[in-house]
Amino acid sequence: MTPVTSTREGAVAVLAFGEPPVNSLGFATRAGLVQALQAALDDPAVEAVVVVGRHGLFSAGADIKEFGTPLMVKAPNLHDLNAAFEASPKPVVAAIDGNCLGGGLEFAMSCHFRVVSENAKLGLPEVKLGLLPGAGGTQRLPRLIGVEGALNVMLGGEPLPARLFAGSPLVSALVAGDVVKAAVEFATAQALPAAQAGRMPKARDIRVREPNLEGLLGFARNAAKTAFAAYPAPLRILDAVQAAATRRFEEGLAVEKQLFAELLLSPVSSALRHAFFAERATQKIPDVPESTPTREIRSCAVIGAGTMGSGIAITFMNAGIPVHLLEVKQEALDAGVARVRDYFEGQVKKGRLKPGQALEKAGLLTPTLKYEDLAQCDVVVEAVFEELGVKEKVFGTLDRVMKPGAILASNTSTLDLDRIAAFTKRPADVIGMHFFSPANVMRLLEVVRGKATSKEVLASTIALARKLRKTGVVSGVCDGFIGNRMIEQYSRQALFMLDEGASPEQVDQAAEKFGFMMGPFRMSDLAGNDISAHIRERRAKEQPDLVYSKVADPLVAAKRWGQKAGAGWYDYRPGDRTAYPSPFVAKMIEDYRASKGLKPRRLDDREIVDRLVYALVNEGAKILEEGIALRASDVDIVYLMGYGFPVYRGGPMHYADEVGPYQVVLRMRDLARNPYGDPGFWQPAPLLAKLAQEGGSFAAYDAGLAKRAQAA
Ligand code: 3H9
Repeated sequence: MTPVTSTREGAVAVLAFGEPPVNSLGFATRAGLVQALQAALDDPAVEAVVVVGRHGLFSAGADIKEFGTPLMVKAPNLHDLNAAFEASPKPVVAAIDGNCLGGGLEFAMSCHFRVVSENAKLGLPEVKLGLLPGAGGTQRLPRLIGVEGALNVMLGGEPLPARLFAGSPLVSALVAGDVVKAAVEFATAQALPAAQAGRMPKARDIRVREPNLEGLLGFARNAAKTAFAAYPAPLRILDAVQAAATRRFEEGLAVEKQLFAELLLSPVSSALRHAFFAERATQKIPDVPESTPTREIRSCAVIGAGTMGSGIAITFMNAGIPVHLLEVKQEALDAGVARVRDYFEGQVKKGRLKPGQALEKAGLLTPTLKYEDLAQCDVVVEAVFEELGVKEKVFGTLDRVMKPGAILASNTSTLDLDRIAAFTKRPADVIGMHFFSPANVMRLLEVVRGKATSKEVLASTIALARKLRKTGVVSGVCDGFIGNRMIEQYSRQALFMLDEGASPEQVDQAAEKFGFMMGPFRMSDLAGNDISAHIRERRAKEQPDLVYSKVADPLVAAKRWGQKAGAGWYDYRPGDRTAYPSPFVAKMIEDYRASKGLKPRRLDDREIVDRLVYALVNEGAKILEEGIALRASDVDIVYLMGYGFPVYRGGPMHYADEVGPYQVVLRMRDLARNPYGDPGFWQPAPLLAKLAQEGGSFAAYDAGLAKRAQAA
């Protein structure tokens, strides 16, 4: 399909542009639009032009895939496109439906009029990619809707309903129904007479009037410095808007261009753009084509009404899916039901749900003590105790009672899914759905593909994840899957660092300064120190040679399980989640060092962060090589969405690319010289070593995988 087609409605040329899925303004589209405009201008029978996006939307903006490539600036670039349409001597009306975002809105603002559907959404989401609107948006929007409105649009980045802008020159007409028809009528009845009378409205000609400019910008600057300290784009947006309000249009445009170029090269933008594509890549499974049939999920069962089970039940209920919640004892079932009820009551109190809506959602829950009641459910998610014997009983029973075609999912976070599947006579229907706590909040879902899991079940579970508003990342079977397998290495390093001289608060502060939502010890207190103790216990049995610090043993002996116990690596006060440094833990660590004859040394923040993050990177590389993760960017998404890795650093593998695998390996050699801990720990994974040696990157590795998958 050609990127632009031109048809005629009387004296109006209708230029329809764009390619699926989002009509991004890549080079071919830009060139096609300029060419089609020129043809319309050359045609004496054409008096006005309507420009419309195909596929029910205007445009999602610049083609982000072109960024950093020569195509991005190749003429006609977005500035050339906008300038051509703005300078058109025949009036141009943008007919806007669906999304009109970023460069798409900037293009529309360069047209003389905008006829906008009531269903349209307008926005400048560049800030979410670490950028500012770089094709005139920072200059035209304040002229069309005022400084305050423009700041809200650009700093928020959300697509907003068009009706919010009705009455401003941004929306020449808000219409219901066929937007092209309305735009053609508008062109004939209003645009053409206005043009003939010498009135060709151009955003650039409007003067920005904002009496409280300094106050507004000052307030926004202070807010941006605290709320988005690690993100440079919001402050640069404010600089560009200041230029819009105080300088001539062309000068403001030059300021915007310069700032955009700076941001485009920033590591933060690179990380955010990586995260954007990485999230979407998770949906692509090389050997499971999009055409794979999926099973419809209209009902669900959850086994186990503990914190996790209740959270999973809430997740399904929030998606409008009826849930049977099963427990073996009435008391436990009642507690689970109370948890679900408290959640929906809380939503009402917070004003997120109306009482009627909460009631409707709560009505989706059926508590039960009988497996037979689950028989007709389309999917069942088991969230019982992490013990293979317990799982065997549950899956044996499910195999007996569930209807044929039901998906049998386990929420196990570490156990061997293939063994769980073998407890049934239908292993093709068994899959892992590893939710992260709190299950109804965290966006990550590890979708664990067993050896026997059918493609249909996998595709159905990925589609179900979307319905549950989760990002499903496929993981192969291994101990801990992607996320927990990596976190174990990170935690091992965190404990070694206590032995060597650091305090939990020092390690946490260094990690949090790097950008982690929580350092390893605060995280462990939140997740429960009994869980990590259980893993260490298992390791001691299964891998007795694996070196682990025993510094946490007295913590376990004292049952300092973390927040839930009011004491862990930190002290907690009733009703207060603040982590207070604990004199008990300080003494415990001191005694431990003394008992081992360890002389504490000073560790600096850089060593702490390198040891934590490179532990993740090295294990991530192993996971990738073993085919447990489908791509490095999947590993990043697991860490961004499930483990609080700073989004503006793009995930551990992207971070390793930013540092450079060569430098990472060099630093690992340096760390390996530390005589304490596990000398083998810093042996680079073969893939990482190969990338370092060949000057490669995880991104290039992913691109190679994608190419091979496409060729296959
Ligand atoms: C910009 O405009 C800069 C200018 O100011 C200045 C320049 C000088 N480009 O999200 P979905 C792909 S910056 C290329 O799953 P949805 C996406 O990767 C841009 N590709 O669909 C995916 O590909 P695949 C400012 C893009 O319905 C497919 O489209 N604009 C772009 O859930 C479907 O995407 C933005 O930041 C793009 N611009 O959501 C808007 N957008 O199928 C970014 C999407 O291969 N886009 N793709 O995986 C969005 O927010 C959402 O895609 C949108 C649709 C809301 C539009």
